[in-house]
Amino acid sequence: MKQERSKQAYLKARQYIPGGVNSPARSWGAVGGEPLFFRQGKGCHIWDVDGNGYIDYVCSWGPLILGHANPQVIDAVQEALKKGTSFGAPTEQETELAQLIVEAFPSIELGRLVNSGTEATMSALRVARAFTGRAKVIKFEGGYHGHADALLVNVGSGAAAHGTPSSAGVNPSYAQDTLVATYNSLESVEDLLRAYPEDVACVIVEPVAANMGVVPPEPGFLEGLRQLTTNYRALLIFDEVITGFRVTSGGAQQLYGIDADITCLGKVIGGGLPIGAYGGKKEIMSVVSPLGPMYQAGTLSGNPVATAAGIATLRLLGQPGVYDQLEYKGKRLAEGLREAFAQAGVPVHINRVGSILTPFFSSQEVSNWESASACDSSAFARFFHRMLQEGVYLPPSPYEAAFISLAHTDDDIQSTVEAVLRALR
Ligand code: KE4
Repeated sequence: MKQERSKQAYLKARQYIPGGVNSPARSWGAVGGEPLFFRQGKGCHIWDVDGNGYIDYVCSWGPLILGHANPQVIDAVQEALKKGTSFGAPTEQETELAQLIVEAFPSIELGRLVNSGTEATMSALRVARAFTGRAKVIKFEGGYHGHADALLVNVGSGAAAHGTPSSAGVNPSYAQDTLVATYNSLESVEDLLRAYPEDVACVIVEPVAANMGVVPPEPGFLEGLRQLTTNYRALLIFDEVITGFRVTSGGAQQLYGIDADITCLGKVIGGGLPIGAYGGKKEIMSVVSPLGPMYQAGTLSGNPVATAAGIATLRLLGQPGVYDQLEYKGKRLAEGLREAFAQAGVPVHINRVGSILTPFFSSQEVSNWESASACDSSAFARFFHRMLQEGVYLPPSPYEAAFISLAHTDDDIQSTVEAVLRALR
């Protein structure tokens, strides 16, 4: 496989950008080798700068649930661009996108648009602290909520892949108010709440963990978090940046029937353009400026181009049967992968929720960070590179989710399964 142009591009990028990438998750730190540079995507296919084509299961880490360059999304963006890119003043499109979000999430009565998932979770923490007057937050080991200081403690995703689950440069005084529990362990959460019964502002959780690889909530876990946070008068924050409009239109809240106090969104709601959102009941969101004393702002928040892409995406996702299709595609891929790994005699455990999944190179169940991080990451790395040779681009880390889009056809999924069989020979 020719990779000369990628190598040249990487060499040049490292002259100007730290590590040659604008996000460590793209650096292939967890799988080794040099990251490919890409130049085009269409549907579920992407091409690198050397012209090699791949079936894409990164899909920009989740936003491209419709696939690359969806014609309706592109048209909507082009129409918006003709009228200008930003006003720094309210537009009706922001209201339309906020309305689509409120209509999909019963727990959200007011929502604020921002420019990234990080901004959404950072702001959600600030709302929780402003609303409760409390300082401490509880997160989960292996949970990733973007790179806000208070949340860069025992994280998953790219930080875990690079062995820096707690980042340098985070002021210890920030980190001391961040308490870390174990995913799927209500006992670990209750222990912390008992230790700080009046100090915990919120529990922030990925309702389906996807940054230690995909780890579904065990039965009763989310219900238990809901009960515990209510009992201790802490807010429950669902970080649905990945799961929102992904696992169903109403996210994990709809799937598991739990109402969060604050919900964070991103990725899909921007259709591939920079976006994030946080929202909740009026009573809680009334602390947010200009209604209340909690300040949060943003030059390009809710800009007409990102909202055009988001509105077009959510409208298409609102068509009948879309989530049945995503479930079908996810199920078909997972079953095909299980058969292929079993046929090859390779112990792999696949966790899936809807159209996100992760193959864990382990014969054990994976239910938290400890079991996820115990998997054979070297085997994953070898598999990643073999699949690349076979024309399939997987997330370059064992601690990420593979994303399936509406653009992945039965043939693409069958080709992926056949590629696995060749890759495991
Ligand atoms: P952004 O700031 O990257 O838009 O969103 C942060 C974030 C928040 N919450 C969850 C559950 C997330 O998964 C993310 C970001 N996801 C990573 C991949 N797991 C984005 C990839 C990257 O960091 O480059």
